[in-house]
Amino acid sequence: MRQAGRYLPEYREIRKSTKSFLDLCYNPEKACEVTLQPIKRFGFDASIIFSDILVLPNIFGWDVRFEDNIGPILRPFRIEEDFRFLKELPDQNAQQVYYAINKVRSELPQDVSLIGFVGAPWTVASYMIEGKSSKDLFFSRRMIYSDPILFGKLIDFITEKSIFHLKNQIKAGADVVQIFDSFAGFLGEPEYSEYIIKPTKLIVSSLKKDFPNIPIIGFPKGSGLLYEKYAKETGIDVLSLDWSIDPSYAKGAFQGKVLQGNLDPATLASNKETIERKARYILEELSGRDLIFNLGHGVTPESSLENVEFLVNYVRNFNE
Ligand code: 1CP
Repeated sequence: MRQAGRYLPEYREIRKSTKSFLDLCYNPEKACEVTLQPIKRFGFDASIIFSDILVLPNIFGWDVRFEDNIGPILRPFRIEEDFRFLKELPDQNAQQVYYAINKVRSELPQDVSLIGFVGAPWTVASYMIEGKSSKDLFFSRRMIYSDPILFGKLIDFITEKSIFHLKNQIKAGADVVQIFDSFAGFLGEPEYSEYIIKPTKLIVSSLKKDFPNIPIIGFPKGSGLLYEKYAKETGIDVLSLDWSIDPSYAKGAFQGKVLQGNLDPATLASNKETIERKARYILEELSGRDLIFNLGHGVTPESSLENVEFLVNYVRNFNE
């Protein structure tokens, strides 16, 4: 999950030194430093490259910016003619991301894995269509129904570029990759199969052909009952669970998958008793499974450093 960011004073310090969030993503030295910050402070077992899911559309020509206190603002993709703004080849900023990965890999201890990532095609397409963060993804859902040909073309474009971007991240040194489908919970069947499972399966099979030993983590946030289908059909190796999935159910489901998750990030802005109780429940229920203990979504700016440290110590010292 997202582990760098504003809850870290050392992140806020570096962030001040760049004009924009994207400038930070495209500066290999600074991106590398920010990636390593949570590892140095907390000693996590894995590191995730400091970038963003909206870097991919941006390096293929799409207008993306991040406004402080607002979030991402993009050119809204609504009609066929909008394809003219998308390029077949990435701009130079792509190379900066790969340099950053290469640099992080060379500076990380051997036993700390480096995770590369993309947003899943559905989630990236919805940011492009909405043009900003949205509560209901209305324009994206409407395009599926009113112009499925255009919507399908956009999904195909993003899928192909995601494969490109992930392969390059692996070549640059990523040991593991994660596909963030933060908005998976907004679709039901049959759209879920068509626009979430199908493109994810294509990404997974393309990566497996070239890099059979690189584990792939899927995070279809909010999928509820459709988590089962996602786990069975996409081919991912690790299933990342949001906090709505009860560990007592997860322990008997998703056979053959490594599980990741799923503490509610809001607990990190509460108290130690709650963190301990909720973390213990996850660890006890999933003790018979291969588990990557993690949050059920990204760390929020409200999290306290003391609570994060408490959680890390608790999990490290947990005895089954
Ligand atoms: O300075 C800041 O406050 C910027 C905050 C921030 C950070 C730290 C953004 C803006 N992106 C990131 C980095 C980021 N984003 C990482 C890097 C790893 C790390 O931090 O350790 C990763 C993996 C992401 C992925 C990402 N970005 C997702 C998928 C995961 C998730 O959280 O659901 C999504 C949806 C985004 C979009 C995004 N990036 C940033 C914002 C404010 C948003 C919008 C969120 C929204 O729509 O509510």
